Amino acid sequence: TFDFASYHTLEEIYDWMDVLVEDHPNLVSKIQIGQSYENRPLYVLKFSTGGPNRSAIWVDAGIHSREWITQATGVWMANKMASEYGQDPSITAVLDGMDIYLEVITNPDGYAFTHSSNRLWRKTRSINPGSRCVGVDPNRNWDAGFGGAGSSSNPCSETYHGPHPHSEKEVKAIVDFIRAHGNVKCVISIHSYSQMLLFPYGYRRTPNELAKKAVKDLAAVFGTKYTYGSIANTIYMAGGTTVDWAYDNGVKYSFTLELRDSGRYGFLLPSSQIVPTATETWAALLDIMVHVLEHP
Ligand code: 0X9
Ligand code: ZN
Repeated sequence: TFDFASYHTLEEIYDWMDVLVEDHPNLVSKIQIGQSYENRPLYVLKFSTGGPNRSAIWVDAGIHSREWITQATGVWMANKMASEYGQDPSITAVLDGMDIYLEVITNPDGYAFTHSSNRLWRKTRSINPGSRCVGVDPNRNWDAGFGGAGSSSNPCSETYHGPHPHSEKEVKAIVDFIRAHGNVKCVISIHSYSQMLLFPYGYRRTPNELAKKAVKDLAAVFGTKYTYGSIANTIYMAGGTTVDWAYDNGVKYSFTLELRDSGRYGFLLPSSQIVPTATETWAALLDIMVHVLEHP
């Protein structure tokens, strides 16, 4: 059986998805929303108890491939939702009213490359014409403040924004999916590291109360301290990010999570921390989901 306390390859995670769907056919299905630059399938797990085009929550992990705790947390949370539906009252209420879409490996080419060649690869693997440097930062590639502060026009930079907005197939697939769906109320984009819950700067009513509750409930699990606030005030300016695009495109609740740790291990978080990280993150995520359900 699948070991949730270890890091896994792309193939192992993709195989596990089929097992999850097989074990929970009335709740979980697997959708392919596109293909990566290197032609790997882009898979999204859909959690739904029925109803046509219900309002939805979108969660993505691993858009930065080296942030291995995020894909591992995504796997754990998928299993949690599947096994706790009908048991835990909060997730049951959420799934009785809304659909959840979870993209566990949002940058599969990068993820494969972190296993084969360079554990610290962040970007996509698209070839940049005229440059010997590979890849675009998929969290600078969205059509919201594209090319602005905190992004680079140099293909060799770790924050290269790409030739034009949505140039990356991995980003465009999500844009097309969310637009076509038309009823996504919440986007949660999971990164690591630095233990933060962030929302876009432009929020008209800041979700401070919700963020405060989410980090408090997260800390109640193992004492892990998170900060929260608007992105520009809490971390740094960054043009072209997922959550700014989502907010600009009518998604009322749009958050970035930066998971463990605060720098001791950084991207190389020991696998012994996967289950604790996922468990505490789940507390925050559930707060957000319940809030979205109750205040659509
Ligand atoms: O720089 C990023 O993309 C994120 N940090 S990371 O270490 N995971 O790369 C922070 C992004 C903050 N979120 C937004 N500006 N939307
Ligand atoms: Zn990241």
